[in-house]
Amino acid sequence: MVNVHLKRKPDWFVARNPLGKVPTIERDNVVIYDSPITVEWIDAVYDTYAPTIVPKDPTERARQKIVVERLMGVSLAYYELCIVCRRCRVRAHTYAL
Ligand SMILES: N[C@@H](CCC(=O)N[C@@H](CS)C(=O)NCC(=O)O)C(=O)O
Repeated sequence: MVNVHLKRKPDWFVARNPLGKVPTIERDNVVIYDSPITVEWIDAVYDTYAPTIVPKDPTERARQKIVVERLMGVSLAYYELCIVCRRCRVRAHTYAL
């Protein structure tokens, strides 16, 4: 695992993921990114391990996608808030709550 500073993205990282976002996974020279795609890929590649990240049951899978879709905006907004607050040296949860 390699941590990437998202404000100083190294060239090798952007070369692998032109969007320059995490999570990004590389395994056997295959690069995968974008969280929903990544979790499905992990489930498929490591299919001998249980339980899966994405539920096999269609209804549970749909419910999980609804939750992820609804929370995606919140988590990205919180992430942006953390960056702004770090610049201003303020604790993010002061504003998030
Ligand atoms: N749609 C992407 C969003 C990923 C994303 O926005 N990641 C943020 C961190 S939470 C990121 O890498 N931001 C860096 C940037 O936008 O430059 C996913 O689901 O993986």
